[in-house]
Amino acid sequence: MSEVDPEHLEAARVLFARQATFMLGCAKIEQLPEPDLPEIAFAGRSNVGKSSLINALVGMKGLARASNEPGRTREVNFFDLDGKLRLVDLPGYGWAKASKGEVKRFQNLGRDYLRGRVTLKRVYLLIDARHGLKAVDTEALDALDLAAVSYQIVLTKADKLKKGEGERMREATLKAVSKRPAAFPEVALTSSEDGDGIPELRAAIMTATGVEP
Ligand SMILES: Nc1nc2c(ncn2[C@@H]2O[C@H](COP(=O)(O)OP(=O)(O)O)[C@@H](O)[C@H]2O)c(=O)[nH]1
Ligand SMILES: [Mg+2]
Repeated sequence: MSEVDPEHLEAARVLFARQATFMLGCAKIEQLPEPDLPEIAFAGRSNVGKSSLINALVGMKGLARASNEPGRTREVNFFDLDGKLRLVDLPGYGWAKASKGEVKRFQNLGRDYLRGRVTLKRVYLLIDARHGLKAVDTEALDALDLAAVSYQIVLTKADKLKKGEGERMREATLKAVSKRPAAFPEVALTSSEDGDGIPELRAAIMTATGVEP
């Protein structure tokens, strides 16, 4: 990733050190909170590390429930960063154990949210750095391009890779999305386990949302 100015990194650290709280979980579109703060949303397959990434960003282990059980997050979960910014944990896709009807319901909820949310500044689409983009992810990318929602790819679990593999996956992923209209032309590489790439992602979020610390 391009070098980030140390002052910008520090400002982002200060922003994300603010008090983060769970706001609410929505199972229906009618339950969404008023769109009165800038929002960023995290999307991706079940188990890709959405909840862990939110926890890592705000430096709180237990905030977003991180679990080994795929598909436990069936709601759109809203986290408030001290009245400055909202972080939104979207329902995971690719959940094998869910019934077709259930899958549809989560997908529709996610899609309704993505389409109509005026305060949504950017979606972070998480991809497991070991596996790269899969067919099911391509569907999600298509949906985001169609909805014209600006999104950035975040590769997760970088700690599971050998040295050099992360950079290669980053380049390959960037190339794969380069022609997509709503894709941000940078791919982040992160580990919620050891914190690699987290300060840089905080800085990128600050820029994308225009939120000041
Ligand atoms: N090694 C490693 N494991 C991770 C990382 N992020 C998440 N995990 C693990 O992956 C599993 C799923 O994470 P979770 O955040 O619940 O995924 P979600 O379903 O997308 O919210 C959990 O066992 C996490 O501990 C990471 O950066 N590195
Ligand atoms: Mg989760």
